[in-house]
Amino acid sequence: MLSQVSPAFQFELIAQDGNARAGVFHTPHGDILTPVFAPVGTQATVKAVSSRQLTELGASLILANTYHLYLRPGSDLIAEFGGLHQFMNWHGPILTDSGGYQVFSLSSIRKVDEDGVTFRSHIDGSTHRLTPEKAISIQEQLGSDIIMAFDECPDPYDPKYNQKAMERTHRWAERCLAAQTRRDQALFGIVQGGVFPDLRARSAEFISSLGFPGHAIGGLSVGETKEEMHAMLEVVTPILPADRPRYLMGVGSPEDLVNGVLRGVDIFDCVLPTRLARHKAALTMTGRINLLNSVNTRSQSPIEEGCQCYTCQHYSRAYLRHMLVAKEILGATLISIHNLHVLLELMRQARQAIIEHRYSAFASNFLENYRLP
Ligand code: PRF
Ligand code: ZN
Repeated sequence: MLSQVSPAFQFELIAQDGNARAGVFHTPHGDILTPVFAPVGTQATVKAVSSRQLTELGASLILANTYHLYLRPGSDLIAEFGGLHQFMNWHGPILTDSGGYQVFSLSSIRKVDEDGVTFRSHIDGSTHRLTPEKAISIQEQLGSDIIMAFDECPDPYDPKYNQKAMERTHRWAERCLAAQTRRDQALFGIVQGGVFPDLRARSAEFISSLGFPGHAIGGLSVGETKEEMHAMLEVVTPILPADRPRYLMGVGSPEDLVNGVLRGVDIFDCVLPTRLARHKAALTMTGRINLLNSVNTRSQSPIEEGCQCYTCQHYSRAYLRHMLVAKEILGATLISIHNLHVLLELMRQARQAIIEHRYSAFASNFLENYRLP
């Protein structure tokens, strides 16, 4: 039986077009209009972008990481400030990841057992332990609006290990629910299962049965093909309850977002727009461009004609290229603003298309015109 979802976290479905959904997810720090892209602020900062700039971009939800903030500056320190919202001066909704994924991708030497994971910090080599209970308690100290269950994200192609890790992730999900003490945070369960349809279906069924107010799909965009990712989404989303938000973790590129929405996903996050910006690449509605390219040396055009972002309204490609060549840090800020605008605007347009019941045409048109990198 599904537990009652707190009224603070109601998810209203506004429109549905095929499997694509437009909704409003209410949180204690404001409404999230879905589908939505969440900029990533791993260390309590969306790199090179201030919270005022995020607000001007129309960002509603941002993501931060338990793993990083627990190691530095420490969740107890953040709690002294009244939580992450106060500490980082972002007063909109915040989602924190549980740390499981980051332990596996960032720390050296880790040992997983039934109870949790022991690992060494990527910062100073010190030894730490995360368990489902600890991951919840840290996220309660951080005070984010959406907190994530503690999971394990294995190599997607190892069938034996995926079954073992998935079953453990299920036991950890139950422990996370039991460990939760705050009622002003929505705890999302995470579906795993690699590229195996039978495991994915079992995981979606089990996680759905626990009564979480929202569900995440983990273990994708970790080396599998796009076809495999789409196939797993097609197995999982029909099983997840329609009245709760669905979050595809760590995804992705513009084409991944359009394809995810088409298969019933509501929430995405990815470092791509801000990471590409720091590596001198801009996203546009039709593909990626390298701003260092010499064709931009004297270009008076904006990154993208018609783009309504602050950067395109005020700066030329030539100026941005100059920032990059001269290694001026404003370049990272201005390009991040544009790249974030592209994904936020893409989701706003997708939402409008769903409401107007033309999402399938919107998606095919976008995908036809988008040059893949
Ligand atoms: N689990 C968690 N966080 C994640 C992932 C996961 O599987 C992924 C995979 N794309 C990104 N972030 N907890
Ligand atoms: Zn722009």
